Amino acid sequence: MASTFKPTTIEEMETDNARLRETACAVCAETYEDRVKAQTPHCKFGEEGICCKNCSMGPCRITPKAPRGICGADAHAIAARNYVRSIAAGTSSHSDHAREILHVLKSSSPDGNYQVRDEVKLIKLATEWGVKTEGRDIYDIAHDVADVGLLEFGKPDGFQLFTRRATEERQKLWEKEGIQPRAIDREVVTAMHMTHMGNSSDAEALVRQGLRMSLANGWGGSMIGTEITDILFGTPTVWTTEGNLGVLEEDYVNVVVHGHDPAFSEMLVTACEDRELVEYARSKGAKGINVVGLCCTANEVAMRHGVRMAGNFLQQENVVLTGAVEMMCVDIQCIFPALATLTQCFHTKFITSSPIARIPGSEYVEFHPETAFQQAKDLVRAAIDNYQNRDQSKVYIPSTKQTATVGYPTEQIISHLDNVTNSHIEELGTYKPVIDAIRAGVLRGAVAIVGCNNPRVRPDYSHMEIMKELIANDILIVATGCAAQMATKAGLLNKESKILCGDGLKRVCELVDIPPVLHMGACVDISRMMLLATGIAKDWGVDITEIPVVGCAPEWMSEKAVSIANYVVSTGLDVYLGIEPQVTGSSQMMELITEGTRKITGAGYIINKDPHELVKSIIEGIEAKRTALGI
Ligand code: XCC
Ligand code: SF4
Repeated sequence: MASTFKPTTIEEMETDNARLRETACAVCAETYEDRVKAQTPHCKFGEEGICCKNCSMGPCRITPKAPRGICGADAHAIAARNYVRSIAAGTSSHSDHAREILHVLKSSSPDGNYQVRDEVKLIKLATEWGVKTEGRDIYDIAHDVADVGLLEFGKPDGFQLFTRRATEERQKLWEKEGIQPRAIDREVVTAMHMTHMGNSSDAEALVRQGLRMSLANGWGGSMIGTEITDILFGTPTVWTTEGNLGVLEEDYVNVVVHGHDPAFSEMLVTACEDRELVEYARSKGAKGINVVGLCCTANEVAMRHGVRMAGNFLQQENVVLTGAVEMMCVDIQCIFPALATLTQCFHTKFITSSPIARIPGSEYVEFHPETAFQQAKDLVRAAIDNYQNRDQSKVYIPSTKQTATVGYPTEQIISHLDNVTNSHIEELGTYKPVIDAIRAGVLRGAVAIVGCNNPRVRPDYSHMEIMKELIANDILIVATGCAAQMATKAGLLNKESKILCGDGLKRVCELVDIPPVLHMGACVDISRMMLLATGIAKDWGVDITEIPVVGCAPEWMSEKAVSIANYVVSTGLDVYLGIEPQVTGSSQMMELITEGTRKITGAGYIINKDPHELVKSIIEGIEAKRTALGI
């Protein structure tokens, strides 16, 4: 049968967006577009990173007439300090999320709300961390593993345990350069200390601390978050699901989960499947309960339950604007405070659940592991009760959606590769087939596309252009976060999208039975990408900087993204950015982040706001790595 697949264009997405703006106008609601206008032009000092308010002699702003702050700090010192502080915030966010999950693991029990779903992974990790496993109860092991994980945050000596997973070359390099990450909290505190008034003004020293601290995220907090989440909720497997606003349903009770921490959303998803509650929804005139995800929470539940994804970061207001959402439940990170006022224009209940993300105007239901499932059921019941309050005159759900195959952690990638190499026993469990395809040139390389969307550029457009161009050039994409959701919306996670690929990648997709963009999860799961690149490098027998694999964040916006970009660079992979970091007011900082880090880690940023130029340089970068490898 001929494929009926058609990718969704940016224009189609923008048409849906425009139609929902009409709803916003009709209910007198403001959206981020209105606020972008009100904030334009942005403060130039902030934009360039040369405003300092680290002490009350300031704020000091650097101009040609006033090249130093009152204490004497220059543009380079100020921009570097601001930059390092954003890495500190990003590292803290991912890592504190991981710490929460560790506490959930610590509370797990056979008859409690949270259980161990992946015992094999738990045992593997216990063994890696030196926790005794023989003859022990699985929950005793789990609690000990949680304790070791929690110690990674504050241990007085030693380095992050997961750094031992890196290639030998990387570990040596980190040690030689003095950027081996110590306890996670220690690295953040050191960064905050260094940037306090009267401490470091040497931009290079600050950038080095940024690299070190970011490693405590990528090879610490984030990796812990991923591992423990897999242990608790299961290592993701391949699911076919759908994405974009069309996943909201007219005649169902729509519950949206949004944020990052799966401990909350897992319970809500389970509650939405509860037979009694589904019956209750039917008794209220709905056909059932439709739970959908937003942002990284969507990625988490899509990969573990096939839950459909309503969209990425800048789509959060659109979801409410459909008028068809009974309840929006959020946990942590990337939640617009604007949702509080926006939901008030509709019948939508806006539930916050974490002491980390308190938002005025929301209903706050603090979530506790001991009572989690009951709380989730109570919330879903309240959502059902709210169904009758939906105002049909305000409802408009765009029909746009795409089929998506999601759930490719490294374990799945390996098992897919094993399926195609079963004749070569020695290749089982390795990345050899990928390496062979890259060597042969069937695949030119791979790009990890990650990060947010951002109104500083045409939202989603940069992602779309870059992804299409890369797959057309036989470059495989692995994606996480809102980038993965953009790929979902565009249809690039549909296996049929192989028609957009070059001949080589198309063949690989057919042979391995994968879409050209592999969904690897949420943003904490960029740790999976680090392990993927490490695995390829190890099987290749080279260091990670040498393989034709790079990172790209075309539309990043958050401080988490700055931390990520730094640990990717520290891991030895170039990072292509479509948004400039806020350090442009310092020539020294611009040099440090693009070239300076190359002398330390072998990688750096390449920055270009034009997606077509950026993708051109990605392809050149990949080809240059190939040439250097002699392939
Ligand atoms: Fe947030 Fe993770 Fe960015 Fe999306 S990609 S806007 S950080 S949800 Ni992480
Ligand atoms: Fe100004 Fe220095 Fe204080 Fe910053 S730390 S506000 S540059 S005096």
